Amino acid sequence: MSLVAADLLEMHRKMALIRRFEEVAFELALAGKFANYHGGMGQEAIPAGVCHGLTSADKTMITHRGLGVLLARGVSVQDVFAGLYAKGPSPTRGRIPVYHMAEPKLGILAGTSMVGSVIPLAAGSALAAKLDKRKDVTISFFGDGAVNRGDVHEGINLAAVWKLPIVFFCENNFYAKSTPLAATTAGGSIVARAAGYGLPSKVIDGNDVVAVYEATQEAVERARSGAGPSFIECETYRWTPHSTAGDREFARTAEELAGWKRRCPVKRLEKSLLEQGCATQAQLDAVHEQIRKDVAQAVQWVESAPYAEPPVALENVYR
Ligand SMILES: Cc1ncc(C[n+]2csc(CCOP(=O)(O)OP(=O)(O)O)c2C)c(N)n1
Ligand SMILES: [Mg+2]
Repeated sequence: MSLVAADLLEMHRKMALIRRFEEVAFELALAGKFANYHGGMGQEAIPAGVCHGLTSADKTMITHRGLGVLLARGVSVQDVFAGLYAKGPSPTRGRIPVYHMAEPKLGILAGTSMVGSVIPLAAGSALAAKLDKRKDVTISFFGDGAVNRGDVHEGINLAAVWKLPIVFFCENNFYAKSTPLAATTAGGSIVARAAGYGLPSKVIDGNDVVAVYEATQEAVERARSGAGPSFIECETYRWTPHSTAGDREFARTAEELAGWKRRCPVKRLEKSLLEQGCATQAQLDAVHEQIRKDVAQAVQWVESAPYAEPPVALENVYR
């Protein structure tokens, strides 16, 4: 599907929403309102671009840095905040980190905390689709820090051998906590590894929402047609430290961060919307204004929402 103005504006709205959510969530976490937050600020083009064009039957599995995907797939800001605050009305009923929430209606499968462990599970989701002769495709997100884990190799290899309907989507932000990619990854390239599995692959600019959308759609179509998995390496950068739990920046420099901020994915799309005449500055400002109000309202609501009653902790738990 080629993109028209309405698509670009919708992706812009989602990116603006995710950016505002990221700004507010980061500040609230630093203020001690909830335990810890792995901010995705700077990486908003990825959830917006990947999820635009997915059907609600398609599956996404995220990592610890993927709350934008929940928003892009249609989880409300209220629900995501309620999950972070572990409040009673949250989709997780206050029991597990919101990173692990599932919402089957929206195609959101539960994630995991162990880096790389989500990949074999995502391959399992794609295997289920194939065995059931369904047409949905699974998107498996992972970071550059996951690529040297054994379970990543096992999951990708199996998916390639069985031609499963899955897209392996590596968000390469060049660091795993404070460890730069080059210090841990032999061969000098993540994407080069896809050749070892016989998979089509691409490196894309992860701050260009259109490039993210197009690469994902190509891979999704291939998977849906029964031709098997693809591998996308998406280059990007997180604007905030690894988490709000006191992670210090050992390796990343202020100059490097400033360079990536000049490549802001939201501003970049806005520049192109204005140049193409798809929107006026006043229209874009109005989008941001509405989102500021919506996010502020969601925070107000979650602050006064009740915690779950203790017995809820044992609901749906297999013992
Ligand atoms: C197996 C395992 N080792 C270590 C950790 C601690 N840990 C959590 S996130 C993270 C960094 C992951 O880096 P990357 O995959 O590049 O994702 P990013 O944080 O950059 O988005 C680490 C080491 C973990 N959760 N699981
Ligand atoms: Mg990383």
